[in-house]
Amino acid sequence: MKISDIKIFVTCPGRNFVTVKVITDNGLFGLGDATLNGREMAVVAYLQEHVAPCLIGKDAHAIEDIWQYLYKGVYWRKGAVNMAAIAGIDMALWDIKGKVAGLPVYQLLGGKSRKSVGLYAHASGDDIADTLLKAEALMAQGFKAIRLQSAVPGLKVTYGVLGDKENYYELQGNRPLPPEEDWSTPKYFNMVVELFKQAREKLGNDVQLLHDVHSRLTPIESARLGKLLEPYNLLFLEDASIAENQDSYKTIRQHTTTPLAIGETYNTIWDCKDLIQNQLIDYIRTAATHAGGITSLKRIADFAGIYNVKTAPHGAPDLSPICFAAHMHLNAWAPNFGIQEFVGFGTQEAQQIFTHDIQVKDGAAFVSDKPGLGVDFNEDAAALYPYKRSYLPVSRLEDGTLWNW
Ligand code: GCO
Ligand code: MG
Repeated sequence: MKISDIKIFVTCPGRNFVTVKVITDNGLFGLGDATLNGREMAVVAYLQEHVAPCLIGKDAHAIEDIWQYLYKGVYWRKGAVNMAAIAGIDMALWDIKGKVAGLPVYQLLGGKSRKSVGLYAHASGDDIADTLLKAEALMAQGFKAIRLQSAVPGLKVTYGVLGDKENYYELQGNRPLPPEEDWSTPKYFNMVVELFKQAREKLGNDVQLLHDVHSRLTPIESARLGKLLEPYNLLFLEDASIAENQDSYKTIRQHTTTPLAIGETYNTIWDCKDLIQNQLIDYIRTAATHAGGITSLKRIADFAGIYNVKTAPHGAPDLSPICFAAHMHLNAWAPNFGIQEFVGFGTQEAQQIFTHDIQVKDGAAFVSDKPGLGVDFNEDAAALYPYKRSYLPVSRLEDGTLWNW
């Protein structure tokens, strides 16, 4: 079974998605997600010009060899563009192997370790009261774990908190240049501790609570936040600080028992090797789309398991349902699965393009039993929504200093 063609699609049903379709000479195809938010066309060009020509004629079953060929073989290892391209191909090849075997991908990974996959939903409000109302609505829908975010009083905009007036979360398709948002750590501290204090008062102690700092704090500030939030018992505090220097998490770890999560921007196991090996984190959030596909996520999960680190894959709206499906198979299998982020399956238009039978009930998701990944891609529907250049915002301190994400 040889690879006979590779097609790349870019579609913007509310936001941009890059989809890889690998076609074989026996008439099968597999799908992968290679979306890199804000840099989508770099991956498209990389796949079309530099990856696809090398793979035509190769054995579509040789997933590991193709992964190594694209990783080691290019000389330029790692990198967001390279690893998203590898991810798109890798997912598509797992999809094909499952279709040939007549088995869902989780069976190829080793079978199910659990009946369903626990999810956490997002409550993001204009103020604390609004966030808690949204959290209550999610609890009423059956969610047992909720990420709480709230606008920071005194800042013009808070990332990821657009209220009900705008499309949920960050806008896409209408940001032809990066918007700029301001940031103030003191103002944030005033809000965030109060948010969790009121959350426990209003929501009780049974619901799991989470929070994403989007890397805005220094390690010692993160240590302080972790300590201040200890009474409110978070499931995890996400992306408290940047960890390019992985050792810096020792500072946070030494000061707080609040569990720590990181990894959604990581491209390889090397980005989190020290964090995991030194047990500086509790959850690793690498995404199949950004960290080299199912093949590398399986490796990261197994490595993390040795050190009591659980998986909590990224599930933001900039990952397509193909990535979500890949995560579902990994989550069903991984013995050290923790929790899956979940923000729905996108706009109505996106749901016409990407179709699947993943069920969500009472805060848990049920993996597809269809052969392969279990997602279909409607090319005609996708063609109705062409690519629109769009960016994530950049963050600046109030004095204009460019700040961390
Ligand atoms: C999350 C992420 C998102 C990212 C987005 C950027 O935890 O869901 O942090 O909020 O900002 O995926 O592309
Ligand atoms: Mg995050």
